[in-house]
Amino acid sequence: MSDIPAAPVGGALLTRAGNRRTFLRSTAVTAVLAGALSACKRAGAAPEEDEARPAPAPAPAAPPSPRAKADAMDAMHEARMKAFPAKTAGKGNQPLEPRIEKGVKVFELTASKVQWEVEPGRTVEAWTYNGQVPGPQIRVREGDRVRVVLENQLDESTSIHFHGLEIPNDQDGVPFITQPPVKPGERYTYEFTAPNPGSHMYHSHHDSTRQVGLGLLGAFIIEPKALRPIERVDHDYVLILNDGAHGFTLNGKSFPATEPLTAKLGEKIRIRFMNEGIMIHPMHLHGIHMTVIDRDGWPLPAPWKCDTLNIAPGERWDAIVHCTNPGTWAFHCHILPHAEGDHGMFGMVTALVVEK
Ligand SMILES: [Cu+2]
Repeated sequence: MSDIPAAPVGGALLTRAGNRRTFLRSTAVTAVLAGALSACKRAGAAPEEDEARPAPAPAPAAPPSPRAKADAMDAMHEARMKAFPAKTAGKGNQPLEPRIEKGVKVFELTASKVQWEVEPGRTVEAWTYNGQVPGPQIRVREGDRVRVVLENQLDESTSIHFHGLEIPNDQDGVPFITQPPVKPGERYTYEFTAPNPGSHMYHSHHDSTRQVGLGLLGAFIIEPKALRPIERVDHDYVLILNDGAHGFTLNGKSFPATEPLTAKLGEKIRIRFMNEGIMIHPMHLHGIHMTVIDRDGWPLPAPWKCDTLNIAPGERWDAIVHCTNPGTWAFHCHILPHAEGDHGMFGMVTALVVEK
């Protein structure tokens, strides 16, 4: 190939590779200079400015010291921590009082879109029951007759599935298996007798990746006819995990807008974990162990202890914490990218505050 004369390029006849490289270098430099000069002329520069020397560049600033960088990062972390618990508009998981009709507990749920403040300054579209994320908390007793009336104000069809409840098949809420979808503008009524007690959920079972991800979910708790001794507690907390369109949330809020769990020294609390997301979330409590008593509402053969409890999508776990160690204890998902970034903590983080 080398003895074949190259085609003339830019008026020069190149016969050797070295010549070609030199040519390309020199033409490239010429082109850059020519471009720069013509740019100056196009900008209407006076001839003398073409010859003016550039002003000496200012001395580059010294890079920040490791200490200064650490201080700046720590200030961001401190600001987020000190904002906790941050006030935001809207609160989910609020108890829903039923209307009693001939002995039936009637709960009205309206599915509609709202703007939802997940954390201070971050407002997103949410698809909600009664304007809340999570939807209102339904709490009944084993054996109660329950009616749930759904009104669909969304612009797509929906349904409600009662997750964990062993109810008649035609009340299970799955479009095209047990019922038609509830179209926009329609109402649909579910009715059943509250069956197996425990921590359950209700959520959309139609276009559910979108609808549950955007907030169509809530706690459905069936209290047993008789409490086990281990269930006698001073506070009963529900902690619903989600990881959809609103990011990593606990009860519809992201840290620092999450709510702390509080107790006095010596009190016992129950935590009902519910995962409505699509990822596992190992929730880790600092300082005090949890005693796990139920899985999916079913009492465990023997309670067991842990400080990190993995909660898979769809699962509910109930744990008792005997608050014997005073202080403010971090309580967070231990998949760390769900809880902390270089700006500080966010997402699935809250605290257990044990007051002396
Ligand atoms: Cu997580």
